[in-house]
Order: sequence, then structure tokens, then C-alpha cells
Amino acid sequence: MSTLEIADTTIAGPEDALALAVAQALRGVRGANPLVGAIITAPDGRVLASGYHRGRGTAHAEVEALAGFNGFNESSSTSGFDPADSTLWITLEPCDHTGTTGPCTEAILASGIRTVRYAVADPTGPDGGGAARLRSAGLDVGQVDAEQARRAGAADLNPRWMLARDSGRPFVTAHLAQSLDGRVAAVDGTSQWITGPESRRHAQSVRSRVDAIIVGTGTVLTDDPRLTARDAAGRDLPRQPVPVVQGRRAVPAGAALRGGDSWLHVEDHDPQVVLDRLTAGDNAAGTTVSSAWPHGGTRPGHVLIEGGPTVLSAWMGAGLVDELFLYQAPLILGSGLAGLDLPQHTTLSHALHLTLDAAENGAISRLGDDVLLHYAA
Ligand code: AOF
Ligand code: ZN
Repeated sequence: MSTLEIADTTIAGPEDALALAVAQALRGVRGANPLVGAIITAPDGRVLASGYHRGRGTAHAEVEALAGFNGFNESSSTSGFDPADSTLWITLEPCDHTGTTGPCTEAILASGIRTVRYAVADPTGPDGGGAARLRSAGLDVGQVDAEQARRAGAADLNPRWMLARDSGRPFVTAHLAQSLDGRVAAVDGTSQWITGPESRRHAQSVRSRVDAIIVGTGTVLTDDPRLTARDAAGRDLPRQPVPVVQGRRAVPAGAALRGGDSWLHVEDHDPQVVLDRLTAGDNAAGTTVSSAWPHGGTRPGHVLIEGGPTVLSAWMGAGLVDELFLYQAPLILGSGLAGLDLPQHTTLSHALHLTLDAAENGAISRLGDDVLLHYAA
């Protein structure tokens, strides 16, 4: 794994160390959790271990690096190697909270490492970041010079995550499964299926990572989706996102998405109103939604926009989509419903600009006959 790939590398200084940690971070998958990378160096600058965060629900970067380091430590314990002489470099301040995984501060303290350097502060945990905790335990903990962090690429690794974090709203992912000519249904409304089974499985795997899935009333009325997260065999996973319907039309009593424990209807078209309802923890009007979101906490950390075109266009147009998975099927429908329609955009300068994700995993991939493009919006 990663540890072996950068073993024998020697860092020349902090900027160099961070650049290596950034290269690790970029191997992850962008989403509701930030991209984070970590390396551990010996006093002579040799890189002893490295790690990165693979996305929500998986080990944090430093925990992965520490696993490699502890192995190294054990195998060299007879040669007088002292972990206290090593330095842990991380692109993000270590966490001090138990979320999907345990606090990184505990793992660092247990490793015997006494020196920690990080690039970007992360005060988002319930008790703030982990730097203060490590310092009070006597470790030498410091934030790398901002200019060096910027030059190493550590400062702007997670612009969308920071924006969502600072504005107190969930991270927003959107799906769009379309034909080569940008359509999601034929003129007669037929749409199942434009993309192939591999694409649909991938879309399911994204569902399993989110707290809520948002669709419009139109999608409920035409497709009647269940909006559940399923495994590869089609079985419902134990942890389910909360279905959220947006729009003014009624949600039929027999709608499939009403079959789960909780669901929410926000009788408004405005994405900001939907966000406000989701983050207010107020489930007043109409229907219920559990106040404990699947990942804990009182508001969702990650929502997925599943369409249809009206809903997706509203979120895109409002600049509230952080990342887009575009499933491109090799069909030309010729006519039919466009996946996105922003009629107020009438000239080139109105265009929304997206960037292909820089992370190694999944910016462009082949899924059966389809192509998946992963954009930061
Ligand atoms: C770290 N190292 O590699 C990452 C951190 O749901 P969890 O438990 O994965 O927690 C997610 C939060 O932890 C995330 O919002 C951010 O504040 C921090 N991410 N922290 O120490 C890591 N990915
Ligand atoms: Zn952590």
C-alpha cells in the first residue's frame, strides 16, 4: 500500500513533507468528508509511513499512517528506534471526536509520537480540534506556516467542504444519469434504463454514504422510487438515508418512499428553504423525520440530490451543489427531457463552470458501457 510507495523518500523540510501528505490526500474520494493525507518522518527526514482518508466511514488519514508506523516501530524495536523522535505531518488538524471513527488524538497519543505538524485547522468537532488536547498531553504540536502550506497545496485541498462547513449547511452531492445528448427521458416519458447496471450500482453506493436523498414531487409521481440504499445483491442496507420530497404537489399516501421509518416533505421549490428545514431540526409541517440523523447529530451532514431536472436545476442554479456524479450513457435519444434546464442562462458568460475532481479515485471512470465523470461543482 501507500507506505511502501513512498518509503525511501526523504523530505527536505516542512513544505516538502506537506506536499507528500497532499499527494496522499488526493488519492481519496471527495465527498462529505475532507480529503486528508498524513506522513510520518524520522529525524533524518526519511518517510516511515503514510496514509490517506478514503471517504466517509473509513479510517482517518493519520490512523492509517499510524498503523503503518506501528508496524515499522515493532519491527525495529530492537534497533533502539524511538517513536518519540518521529514527526507526524497531516494536511488537517487531527480530530478529537468520535464520529464514524475514533478520535485521532487517542491514536496519536498511543503511538508514542511527540511531534505533530498540520496545515489546516479543523475546529468542527464538538469539543473543537485535537491540537489543544495533544498540547495539554505535552506533545509539540504546531500549524505549519500558512504560506508553506499554501505552496504545498494543503491550504485549498477542500474548498467545497470548508464552504459547507463554514456556512453550517450539509455537503451537497448530485447525481445526473443521462444520454450523450444530455437527456434523462424520451418524449413519451420512458427512462428506465438509460444508464447500465454498473452505473446504477455506483449510484446506490453513493446513496449509502448520505444522510438524506432529495427528489421532487414530479419524480415521486412518475417513478415512485423507494430511495433506499441497497447492497450489490439489492438488499436494503441497515443504515438508510431519509427521503426528502421537495415541491408543492401532494405526496400520495401509497408512495414507496413513505415505506421507511421517516421521510420529509418540504412544500417549497426553493433549495434554500429545503436546507433551512433540514438544518433547523424542525419537523413541524406535515410529516416526520427522525431528529437523530443516520450519522448522528441533529442535522444531516451530507445530502444527495437525485432529481428530477427541475430539482437538480434549482440546486445547481442556486450554486448549492458541491459535487456532481455524471453518468453518461452511450445513447442518443434525439429528443426528450433535458437533465438540466436553466432557461435564465442565455449567453456563454452565464455558464456554470465545474472542475473535474483532482482526486485520484473516480474523476473519470468507465462503468460498463457508461462513463462516470466526477466533478467539483
Ligand atoms: C482527521 N483525519 O483523515 C479526517 C478528519 O465521520 P468521521 O468520524 O469520519 O468524522 C468526520 C470529520 O472528521 C470531518 O468532518 C472532519 O472534521 C474530520 N476529518 N479528521 O483527524 C482525517 N478525514
Ligand atoms: Zn480523525
